Amino acid sequence: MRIGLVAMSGIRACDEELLRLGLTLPGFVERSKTIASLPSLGLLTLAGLTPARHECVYVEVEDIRKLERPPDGFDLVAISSFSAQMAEGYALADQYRALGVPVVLGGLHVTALPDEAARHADAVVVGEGEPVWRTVLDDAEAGRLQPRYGSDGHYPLDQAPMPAFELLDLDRYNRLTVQASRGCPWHCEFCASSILLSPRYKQKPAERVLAEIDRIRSLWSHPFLELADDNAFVNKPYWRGLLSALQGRHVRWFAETDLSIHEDDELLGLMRDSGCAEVLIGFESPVLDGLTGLELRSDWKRRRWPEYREAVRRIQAHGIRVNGCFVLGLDGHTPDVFDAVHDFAVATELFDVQITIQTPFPGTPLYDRLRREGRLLYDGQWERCTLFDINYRPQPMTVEELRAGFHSLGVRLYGEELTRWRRENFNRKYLRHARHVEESES
Ligand code: B12
Ligand code: SF4
Repeated sequence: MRIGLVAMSGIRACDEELLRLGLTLPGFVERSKTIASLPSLGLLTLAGLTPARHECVYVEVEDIRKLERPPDGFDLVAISSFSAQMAEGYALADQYRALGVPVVLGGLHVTALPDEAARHADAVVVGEGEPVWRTVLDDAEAGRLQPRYGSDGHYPLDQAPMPAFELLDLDRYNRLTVQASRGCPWHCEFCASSILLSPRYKQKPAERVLAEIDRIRSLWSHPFLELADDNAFVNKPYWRGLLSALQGRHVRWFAETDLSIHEDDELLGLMRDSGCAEVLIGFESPVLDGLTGLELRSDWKRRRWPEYREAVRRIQAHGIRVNGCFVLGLDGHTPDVFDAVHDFAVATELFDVQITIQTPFPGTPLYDRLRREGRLLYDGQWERCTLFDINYRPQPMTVEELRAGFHSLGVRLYGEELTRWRRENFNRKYLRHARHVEESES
């Protein structure tokens, strides 16, 4: 079979004022450019599992948009899914099916809402794709696709295939993703990441991760990697081994983590020496309001709140930039939270800062709770699940206060002056530690 793997990519927001105001600011544009062109690791992983008798063709949806008709010649089309772009995914699926090409849909959104997705597909895959992908292919080849395939989140990552990075036109990407773990121990109420696929935290053996990195290095002379882990470094001894082995491989990389790394000087040193350019840390709230009950199992972030500022200082002192993330509109947030984020960014001299609006993604405990409480606005308008649009009634703020505060904070944070000040401070204080990063990014 000739299989079309269609990746939904790109950065989106619906709020027009925000697009006009905020998303054109230097700090935001830079970050958007950096991440906008990531390929779908999910589809590359499935391609890596596909028996050699089939041919896989990897297509970005933005390329299809430029065409009058979607590319043809496929015996099967597989489309990945995030909520924000689901409508476009469904429309494409409908088009292919009208042409008689069977379509299989999978990914995070389909996992959350398989019945909705089933209206646009010959088959939907719920959960991780690896355990069922070969069965899907065999069934498609034999003309007996089942409407639904499911996995239970227990796929062992020591069986993980090598993602088919060679399918990519590497010139168009500035980063590639590698995944060393799925899940996260903290279970935040709003989390819509791989926790939806793998409720239990699991780790890929380090030698497999290194093999993926080496594969990328063999294809790409100046690799920049983004770890697609929800929360890397949970297992610190694992990372000490992996990072030691990574030294000398000349890669630069970025990861999402919780702040616990700040306590571990040895780990921070290994991170820096193995090419870590930046870590993204979900602080979520600069004030205690909003942190209580944020996680379903513990108040880990609330307990760690007194360490927030020191954590940024210690990590950046190792020459590793911190991108501090804040979720605005958490229950308990008042309009004071906007100044508090600004003050935190200034006081800690965060290299990067990311603000998003709390978003009830389908499939999350937050979505279920806000629905029960009658607080969802625009339910079902998944294109608004962008992290920048307001889809619910916050408490105690009003929707208008949240929107206006978010806009003006964006203007203040991402304006040229503060962005330059934050960057220059980092470079002046810590550049000698981060020399390898600066050189490699020039
Ligand atoms: C890399 C990334 C991106 C890349 C996406 C590249 C791509 N085309 O995949 C870029 C930068 C483009 C991106 C953009 C956006 N992203 Co993003 N991104 C991530 C990130 C960091 C990693 C995702 C990843 O690679 N996972 C690893 C792979 C292996 O997992 P997977 O894709 O889920 O695939 C597995 C299964 O789902 C399944 N599967 C997936 N697709 C298919 C298809 C078929 C046919 C089958 C059978 C199975 C299958 O099999 C795979 C293997 O098990 C996550 C956060 C995180 N740490 O997880 C956020 C995340 C996925 N992004 C998110 C969001 C909100 C966005 C944006 C809306 C942001 C914005 N405002 O623009 C856009 C939306 C883009 C879109 N098209 O809709 C949310 C999505 C929530 C949701 N449920 O929809 C996440 C979880 C982050 C968060 N804060 O909550 N993102
Ligand atoms: S810490 Fe981050 S990855 Fe972990 S559950 Fe919370 S939001 Fe998800």
